[in-house]
Amino acid sequence: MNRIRARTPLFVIALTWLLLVNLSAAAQRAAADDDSLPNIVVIFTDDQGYADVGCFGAEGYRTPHLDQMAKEGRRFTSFYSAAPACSGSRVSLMTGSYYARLHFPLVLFPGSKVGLAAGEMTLAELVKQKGYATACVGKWHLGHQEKFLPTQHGFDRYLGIPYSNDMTIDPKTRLAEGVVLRNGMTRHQIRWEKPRHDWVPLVRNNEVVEYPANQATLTRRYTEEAVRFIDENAERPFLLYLPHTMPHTPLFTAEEFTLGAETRYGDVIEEIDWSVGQILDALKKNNIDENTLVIFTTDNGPWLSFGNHAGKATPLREGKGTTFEGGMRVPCIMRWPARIPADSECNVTASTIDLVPTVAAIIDGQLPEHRLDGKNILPLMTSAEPPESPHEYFCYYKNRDLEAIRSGPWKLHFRHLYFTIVKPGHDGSHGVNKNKMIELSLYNLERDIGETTNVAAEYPHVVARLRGLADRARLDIGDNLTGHVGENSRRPDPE
Ligand SMILES: [Ca+2]
Repeated sequence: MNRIRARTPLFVIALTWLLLVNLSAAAQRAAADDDSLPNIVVIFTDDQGYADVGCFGAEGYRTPHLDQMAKEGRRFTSFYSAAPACSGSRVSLMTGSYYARLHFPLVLFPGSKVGLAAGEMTLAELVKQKGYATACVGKWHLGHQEKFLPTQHGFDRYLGIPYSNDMTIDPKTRLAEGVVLRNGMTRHQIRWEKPRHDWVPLVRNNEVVEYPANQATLTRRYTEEAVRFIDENAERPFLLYLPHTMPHTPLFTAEEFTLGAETRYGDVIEEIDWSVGQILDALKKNNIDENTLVIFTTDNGPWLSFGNHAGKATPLREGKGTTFEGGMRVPCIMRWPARIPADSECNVTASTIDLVPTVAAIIDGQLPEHRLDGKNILPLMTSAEPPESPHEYFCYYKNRDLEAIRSGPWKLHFRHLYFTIVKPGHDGSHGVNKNKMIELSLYNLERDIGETTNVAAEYPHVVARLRGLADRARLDIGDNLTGHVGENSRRPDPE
């Protein structure tokens, strides 16, 4: 091979290379002209509970646009976030793998040294195969150093905060030339003073453009950015990933949404619902809503410690940070008039980890060679009568601990610690939490969605079957509770 290459004249190599580049660009252009490729919009809120949408049982505030979206699409009632907190959940959505397989931290901080690995194929890189325009607008949380930001992972553009809105700023973060400094901040203070909590940077592409970000206007500005992106790309297929900063605490809304509902949390959800309406209107105005798949869901359950500043997961048990249903089962609505039957429901297990393989099936894209955990759920989305779940089992990881596993209606918790709220906080303050231990427990989620009655003693054969499935997962992905490394696990990239 080397010998042949050595004898090939340079100009032939150059010509061949040019031809290949042109062919690939032509293929991308042809794909971009293909009307059958749907646009994809993923609206991903932060810490919104299972019961925090009107059509999922919200009380005290209204979500007319989301309810209408459900009437025109499909509601998923057994949809999971793949992690009980932010970063783990986002990396699962973006790569199609459990965060435990990727050794990815459950939550990254401004001091974290790791981020999304270059070797992982993201949802954005997948659709780039077909020439999609791509934008990320909102909270990223997969590494804030430049090499981890969205524009290095398949997104053409990015506007948002790099991690949670209760965090700080990494003093080494690059500030844009014209950065807007608010609240009397100076470059010197950012570099040398102790960072303040709840003061987070707003980033455009790779630079901080505002510090601290004016959080009261974030939902509105994200929405304007998203609508602008839709308007500019209406003539070609696009992916819009819109991970809202809200309703993660501290809660903020634009002035016109203040006190429209009974609580500040309700105000925040009403503004997000307004935003959903703006996105859907932009699609309709451009005559592209028929062939646009819009997915609305959230990254994990409600942070119950915050009491009246948190959502609700009723009738599910516990909330964010736990592997009970309240921590990971989330509201999900999908609308795609061309393919998804209106006013319909899917009740079997599906998850955000399914997005990558499902989108690959929709656009006929090439998946990476390494192992993924997600499945193609297109049949769950489009068939008149949704079939069975493609997941033989679904894993509930807290960090790298396999705390529970679900197969069909059955969920088995292994012995593990969890925290529960003893006294909820008020008006943005933390409540009192307590650690508790759950022993091996089996629940039938179809009969007992609230995980109230342990039936392990009555169904030893079910316990044995789920234990066998968990053993398979441990060998493959890993499990710190049992000391399994995981033969097919992968590491995030260091700084
Ligand atoms: Ca979250």
